[in-house]
Amino acid sequence: MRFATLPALTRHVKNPLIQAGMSPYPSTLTFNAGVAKYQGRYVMAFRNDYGFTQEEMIRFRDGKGSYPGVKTNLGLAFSQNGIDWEISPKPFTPVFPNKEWKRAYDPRLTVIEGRCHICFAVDTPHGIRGGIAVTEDFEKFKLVSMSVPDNRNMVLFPEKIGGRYMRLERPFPVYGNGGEEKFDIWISESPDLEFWGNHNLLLATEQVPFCNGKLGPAAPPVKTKAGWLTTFHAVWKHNNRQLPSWPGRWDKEYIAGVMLLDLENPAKILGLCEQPLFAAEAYYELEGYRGSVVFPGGMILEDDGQVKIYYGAADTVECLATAHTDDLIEACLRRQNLKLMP
Ligand code: BMA
Repeated sequence: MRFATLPALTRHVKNPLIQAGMSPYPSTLTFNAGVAKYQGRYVMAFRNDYGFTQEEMIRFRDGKGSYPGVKTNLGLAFSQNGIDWEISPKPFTPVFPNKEWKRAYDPRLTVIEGRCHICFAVDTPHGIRGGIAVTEDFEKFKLVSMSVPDNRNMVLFPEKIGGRYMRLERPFPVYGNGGEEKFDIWISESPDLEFWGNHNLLLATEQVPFCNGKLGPAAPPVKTKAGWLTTFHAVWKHNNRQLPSWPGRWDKEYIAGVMLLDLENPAKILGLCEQPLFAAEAYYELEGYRGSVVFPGGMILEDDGQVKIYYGAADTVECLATAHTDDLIEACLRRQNLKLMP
């Protein structure tokens, strides 16, 4: 099975924008970034995996060496045009309140009321948690909220809706699903960004034709006249076919999708594009630490109605694609045959 890319989407000629070797600190994989326009420039927080080499991982895969281990921190980069980036001298960590926190990764950025909010996943020995922190200078971070495990891929809407902050999230109910990795996208709300409630199922795996595994929110939603435009990732498990991967044993293709949510009630899907927004096609998406992975984490709406979509490719590099919101909205609303949830 091969998945096509929506004709409205263009991969940037300068891809990959960020890759190992560009940062002044140890770095092997630079990917899954969150991006925002903040204080007159673009800011990117990316996941930085280090402490091993490609060769060491391949030797491990081929049974010729031991597992080298993976360390993770977050890198920061700034840009005037969203294309050419300057990486900050030091990596950063949002806030690590106690020893349970092993690492924070897959950041998403949303500017709310003039302050930059960062959502991230945290690995702990007792489960994976979703965190929210806030910063104004990318040096000092204040922890705002932590979810119970297992939850990740949290993204915040950029403004209050009906008097409440809103977020998309992806809990992983393994026991409830009989051990199957069929994880859905949920939506919840908060009076203060700290306490979250009124959780509702937003998009279930069986509603997405190009998903036979799990789903997750991708970049934070952007506001258009037609609704909240938002991306998500969907997993297609190839089961009997191995995909290229440095450490090996990899059969999950990560595909990007797009949907449109109601402006006043984002728990309501107005339209979902039935075909992928894009799937791995370029060499930097097909081959890498985990091949056939595209993982959007940032979407910036420009004045001309274009969006810049930032995505991790093959869990190895950070890339950019562009599209016009009119085309994406049209694709979401075309041929609606969305399976209704009970
Ligand atoms: C998910 C997360 C992402 C990663 C993806 C593909 O479960 O760990 O960080 O990009 O798998 O490996």
